[in-house]
Amino acid sequence: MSDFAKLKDELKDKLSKVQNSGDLDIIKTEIFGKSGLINSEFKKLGTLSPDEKKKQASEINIAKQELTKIFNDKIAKLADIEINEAVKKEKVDVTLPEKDFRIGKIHPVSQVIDEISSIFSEIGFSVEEGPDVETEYYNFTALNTPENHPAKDMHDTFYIEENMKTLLRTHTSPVQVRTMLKGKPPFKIIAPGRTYRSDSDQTHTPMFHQLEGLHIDKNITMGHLKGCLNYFIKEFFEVDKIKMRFRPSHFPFTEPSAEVDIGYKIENNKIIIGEGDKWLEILGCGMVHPNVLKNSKVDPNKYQGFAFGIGIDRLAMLKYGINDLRSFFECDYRWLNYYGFDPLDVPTSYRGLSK
Ligand code: 2NL
Repeated sequence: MSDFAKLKDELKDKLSKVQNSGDLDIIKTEIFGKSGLINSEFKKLGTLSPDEKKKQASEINIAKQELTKIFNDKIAKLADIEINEAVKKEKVDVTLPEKDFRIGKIHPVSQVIDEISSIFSEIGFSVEEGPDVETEYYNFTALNTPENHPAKDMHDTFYIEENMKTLLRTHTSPVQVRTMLKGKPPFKIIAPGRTYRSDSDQTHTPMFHQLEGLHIDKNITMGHLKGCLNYFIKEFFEVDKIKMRFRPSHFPFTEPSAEVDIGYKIENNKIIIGEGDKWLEILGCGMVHPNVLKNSKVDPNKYQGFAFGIGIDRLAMLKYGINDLRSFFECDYRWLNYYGFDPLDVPTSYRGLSK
């Protein structure tokens, strides 16, 4: 066997035993480098006779091809092994528990929306959502609000376009209209969400939260409305009995319309809901106006129902003893840490939503 053939077999053997890309680089130089096996052999050709040269050159080229193939296979194999090792080392077990879930807090408004959704879901309401940016049609016209109604004034509503055709919704009622147009009665839904009015003082913020409810079916009466709200208020404030009164009122989208007050008293500087001789207004409601049903493609001669609207921010303040409405939207982390809720305390359909 020639010296060249011996050296080639040696390097072939070395190549097959390489375990990592660093060692492979070294052998690459030994074989294919400037002074490596192949080039040194080619350099020797100059001293040979033409016949010998031809024979030897062919032998070197065959060896070069053979070694190149083994070399390339080795690169691919090593890359495979190294990737698999990296993946094994960097593996994250996503099923392991997080070290501390208690870092973030749920905002009282989110908590109250979850609580109310849970209370209404128990009696068959489902939750619907819709866009914050609405058209004038869904926000006012479909809801039987006349062209000259004060709510439509620039001072009360945030218009997005100068032509007053798009706006920030002033209530979540458009969600209910959209839901009715999408489906067929009966409807039993609540629509919580952000709402906007051009109003800002100690008790009003330009963005606030509202929750509306709608129940449309055959033979729904004001009695059902009363029973539903009585159940809701008792569940929400976690009391067995509630003093409640309906006062006649007016909304363009309901007829008749009413505002609901609940009884309360102050004892030791704390508010007690449900008893006492003081009254607190908490929501507006009524029987859905036939024009709203018609605009929502529901036949008012076959179907009727009730609707109500509640301001969520004030409800959260009442239940959790928060005095300042504006603190809700200041994004003060210390405030949230104090008034916020544990993310693991998800309100459920069982008793004791706030405990
Ligand atoms: C309030 C008054 C109310 C409604 C909202 C409603 C929705 C549809 C049809 C009819 Cl689609 N009515 N919503 C009804 C009565 C009152 O809100 O003072 N909210 C804070």
